[in-house]
Amino acid sequence: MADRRRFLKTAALGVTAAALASRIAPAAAGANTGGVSGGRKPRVISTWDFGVPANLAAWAVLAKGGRALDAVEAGVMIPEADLKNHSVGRAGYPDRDGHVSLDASIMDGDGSCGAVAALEGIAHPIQVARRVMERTPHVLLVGEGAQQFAIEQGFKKEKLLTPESEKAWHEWLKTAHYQPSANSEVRDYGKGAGGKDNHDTIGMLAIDAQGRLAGACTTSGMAWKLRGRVGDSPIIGAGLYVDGDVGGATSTGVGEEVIRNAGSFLVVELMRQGRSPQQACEEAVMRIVKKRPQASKDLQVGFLAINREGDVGAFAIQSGFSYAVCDGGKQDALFPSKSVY
Ligand code: SD4
Repeated sequence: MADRRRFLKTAALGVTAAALASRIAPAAAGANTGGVSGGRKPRVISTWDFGVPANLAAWAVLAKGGRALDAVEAGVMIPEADLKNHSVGRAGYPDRDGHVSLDASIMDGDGSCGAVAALEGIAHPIQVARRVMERTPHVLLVGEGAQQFAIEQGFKKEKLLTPESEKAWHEWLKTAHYQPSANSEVRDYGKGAGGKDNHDTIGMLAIDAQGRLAGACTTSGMAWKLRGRVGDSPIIGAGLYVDGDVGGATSTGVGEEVIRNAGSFLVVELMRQGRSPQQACEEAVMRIVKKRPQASKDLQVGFLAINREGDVGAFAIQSGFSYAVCDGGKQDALFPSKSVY
């Protein structure tokens, strides 16, 4: 309760704490009251509706007693390969110059991690991120160097820009107006040239039967971004953070806001201090909203978290964020996240 009060107190938004509280409480549709309590192991969770099939691929690893790290890598490769998904992997929308440029990170509960940013021409950046983690002394490779490393590791260089993405890019060029809009990943899923403002990401967290935690995050970033722009997803501590003693967190939405607040690290540190995953996600979102009250009225950021007991939390600025939960009880659960607005 004290945490809840502190959380509301920080909500200096130009609305009163009471008004904000009334927004927070009923914001989620359906039966979800915020997070999933009743920890379970093994369990895998991920962002957005397309997390459901991704979770199933991760579950194939976890259900056999496999390792959380292998599960999250296998899981996020599903949306990376999905030609209907214009926010992750090969069918991702390009930057404003027409280059598909991918960001990804992976982290194990023991602190091992690897990432790639602004990687072009390689369809599964999460696999390259894992190679960075396991086969180099580094954490993050970017751009041409990341591609060179991938090719040296045996990955095939290919053209990623699909005809649909190219058409959408030509549409966007007619106005060339960069204005990310909330929840476009759901709206634009499966569309050809329809998605003008698409941005989003799969972030996945898993705890395996032995209680080991791991996470992965992969995205094509903000559609129509400046060439060379890197979002939060490949930045350890921003788009993804895992500490096997505490839990893990991942984010989706406008990456600049997440980087500014070291968002996923913040969520994990709040859990370390005793917050539940749900409380930690709420407090991290409110940190962003408090710092940027005006901008936050339009932009979307969502956090998803799991603790070492397997309890789950999620919270977003805007309504419309969803998250998928898969465990021995149900493999295709999808929940609406609670939100500020
Ligand atoms: C980013 N958060 O690049 C990532 C992916 C994204 O909405 O666009 N999410 O900012």
